[in-house]
Amino acid sequence: MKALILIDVQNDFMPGGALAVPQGDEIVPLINELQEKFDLVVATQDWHPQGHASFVSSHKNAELYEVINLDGIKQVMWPEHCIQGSKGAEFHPKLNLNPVEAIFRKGTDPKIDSYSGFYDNAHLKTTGLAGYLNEKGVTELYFAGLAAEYCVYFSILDAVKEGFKSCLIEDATRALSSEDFKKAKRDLKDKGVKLLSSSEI
Ligand code: VGL
Ligand code: ZN
Repeated sequence: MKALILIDVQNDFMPGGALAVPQGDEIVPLINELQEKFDLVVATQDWHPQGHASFVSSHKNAELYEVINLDGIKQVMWPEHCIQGSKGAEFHPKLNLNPVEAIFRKGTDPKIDSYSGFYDNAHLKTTGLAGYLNEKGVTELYFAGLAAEYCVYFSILDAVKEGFKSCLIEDATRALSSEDFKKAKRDLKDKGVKLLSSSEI
């Protein structure tokens, strides 16, 4: 069983959004075409309460994009984004949600961030995604979405740890920084993740 995992295809990560990923919107038509090639499609949704600990506005002396120590883990100071119930937290209006069987929300705990669709950044709480996929009999995961070197990358790391055969669809993701994405891709390859193009699916 093969599943397509759509990471955070939300307005705030699109050009013009609060945490815009350059050319993030270009992946939407491609994702819509890809969906029918899979047995199962699930999506994650970054879904923060107001005042979330990952927001620079929640800290007195922090600067935007600075890395702080938050309860013992590194935390980038992000602009406010994907606030529960906001337009920015909604999926891109052109994303076809009909084939999406389940949506896993993350980043809902005000005190801790969650890049991965599987666990929070301290790996303490599960979203239930791994259990869901296992119950569905899924063995192979194909990842697409935003942002490549954050939520896509950390989701794939957890997928590998959970024992899923994992692939990244390179043309169905976009990065905040191409340098950081290069590093992330090298690490994924080292961990046995297959990087492929949508034309190979
Ligand atoms: C993301 C930063 C903060 C992502 C989410 O979806 O990659 N990045 N929250
Ligand atoms: Zn976030």
